[in-house]
Amino acid sequence: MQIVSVMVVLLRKREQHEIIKKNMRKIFRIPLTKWLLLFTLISHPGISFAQSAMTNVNARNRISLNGKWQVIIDPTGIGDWRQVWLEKKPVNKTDFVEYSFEGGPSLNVPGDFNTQRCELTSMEGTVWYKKSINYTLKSNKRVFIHFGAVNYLADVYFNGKQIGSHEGGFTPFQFEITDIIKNGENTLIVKANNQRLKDGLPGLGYDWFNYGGITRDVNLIETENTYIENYCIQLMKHDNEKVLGWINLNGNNQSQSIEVKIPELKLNYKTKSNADGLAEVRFTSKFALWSPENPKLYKVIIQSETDTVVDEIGFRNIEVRGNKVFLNNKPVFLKGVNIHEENPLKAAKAYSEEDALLLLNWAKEMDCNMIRLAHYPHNEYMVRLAEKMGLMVWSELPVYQHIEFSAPGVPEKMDLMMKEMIRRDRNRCGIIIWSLSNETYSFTPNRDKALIELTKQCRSLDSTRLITSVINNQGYENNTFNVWDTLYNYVDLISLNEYIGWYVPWQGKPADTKWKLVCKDKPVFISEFGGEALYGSNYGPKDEAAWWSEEYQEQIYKDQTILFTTIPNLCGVCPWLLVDYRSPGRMHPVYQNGWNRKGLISDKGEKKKAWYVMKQYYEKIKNE
Ligand code: GCB
Repeated sequence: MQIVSVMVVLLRKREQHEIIKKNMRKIFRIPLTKWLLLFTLISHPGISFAQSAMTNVNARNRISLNGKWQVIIDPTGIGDWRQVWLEKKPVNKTDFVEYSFEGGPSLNVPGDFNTQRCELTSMEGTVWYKKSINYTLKSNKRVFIHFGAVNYLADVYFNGKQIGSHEGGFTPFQFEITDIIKNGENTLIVKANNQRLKDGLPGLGYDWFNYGGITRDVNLIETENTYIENYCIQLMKHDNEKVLGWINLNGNNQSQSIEVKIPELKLNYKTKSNADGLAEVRFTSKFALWSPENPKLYKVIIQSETDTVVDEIGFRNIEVRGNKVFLNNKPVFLKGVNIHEENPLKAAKAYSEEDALLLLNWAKEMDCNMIRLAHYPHNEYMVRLAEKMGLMVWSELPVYQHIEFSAPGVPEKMDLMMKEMIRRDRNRCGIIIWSLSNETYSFTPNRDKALIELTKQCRSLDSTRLITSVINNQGYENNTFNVWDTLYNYVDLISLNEYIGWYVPWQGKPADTKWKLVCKDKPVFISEFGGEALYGSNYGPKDEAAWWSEEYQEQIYKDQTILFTTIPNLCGVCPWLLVDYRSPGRMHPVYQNGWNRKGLISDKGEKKKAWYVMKQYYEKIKNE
């Protein structure tokens, strides 16, 4: 009975909310998100959105908060109403409190919640996480809580008070807790909610598993009063010797002397930060340039008067000249493969260096020199290890298929997520491409406006990397591809997904395929192609070709490699994808069973026949 009345109250609240929403819109025509922000701030003074995270978190003075966290599973979302973050505890036997972390289950952090308890397998909703932190206060230190990622919405409470929230499942964020952390026992509570949202990024529908929870590392970080928050130390575009960058201090002692040291090069560059804590970095050196053949990284020490951060940084130049991609002044063919952030052997979200190693070793074995991290920014281990192993990286925003570009707040979310993605990884020379979207549709209202603006913003934040958006709405008639989407005018690479031989039947011989390109002078990258096969599903020489068989997939790959010879300005290809992955929308009970079987490798790690076609194709392509 009580639950019903609570629900009624909540529904009423929702209705009132809807009415307020409508009227606000009518009267003021101000984006709804701004009103909601205002409303939240007025009604909860002290609550804020998360801060963008500091760069290179693993090099900081940190205490890991990974491990077991106590949880309350809250499928109806009633925990908000009960205010579980207050952690009321009955004092007398007659006190009535209808929740408790104590005595309940616990989950591992990092890790998705879906694969840790069977009742959470299909959960799309709220799980409350609690961690006790025993802390000894130190004078003159600032303290932060840093989250690698929480999918999708995170509301964070510290010692009973909400300290902020963050939207987006794949980028880091932090909160400063210097003024609220106490000596002794402290409590951190996170409400993690992975409900898909119409105006979310991604939106309601996507072809991968919606792993929820605190999926990446959590750290408590101590810094000096004024600390090195962020920096950019990369080569200038078109130059193999000049570094042009900046260092940003945060704190009350902004004007400082700063040094950048690269001991191996005997380099000691001195600069000064201005009153806003910003220092320009500009120096020249003879670097051994980073490349897949020689993935050279240098130890770089960034030192202010109050703080020191050490990083490993590589230097390389990536650019488009005419219709080719050049790495360090040499044309390069991108031998790619698509990867989801999932460990197939555990059938769970990937989050560790070991998970990254498993996936990247396979990519190397196939002779790839590049990986496309689909369809969202992957964890930092993946990016750093790829760089060390000599793999160029494509990093992507989850602006996927049916995004509501016209919904209030969506362009702003795209912008913020892009900034968070760039901020974390801008010193990773391995990253050569920012991909801002995948398979959006030109007929979606506001798509062009939103993506053109995002592309401009991205270029203004980082002019050194290539920018792309993937599109799959090209025409294919009479064995002719018509690549017409004018969004390609704004990006550096024409990236296109095509599934000829799988979703779309061949209309002629692969070798006779013709191409019409909207921008004739840009490099073309095949960002997806392929088909599904269940490992071990085979047909003999006399049988008809059968869907889902390894042979059918193999034939698609053979035909595709012929098709590639017809593509003007082809600068690389990227099969969909390295390994089978979980996707609940893949419902064939025999061949799929909740898995997308387009992997070249099965979920058990077995190589399918098409793998060898791709490996052979890549082995023959020699970059100098
Ligand atoms: C696509 C999408 C990718 C899908 C793939 C498929 O075009 O970009 O996310 O999973 O097709 O398997 O159909």
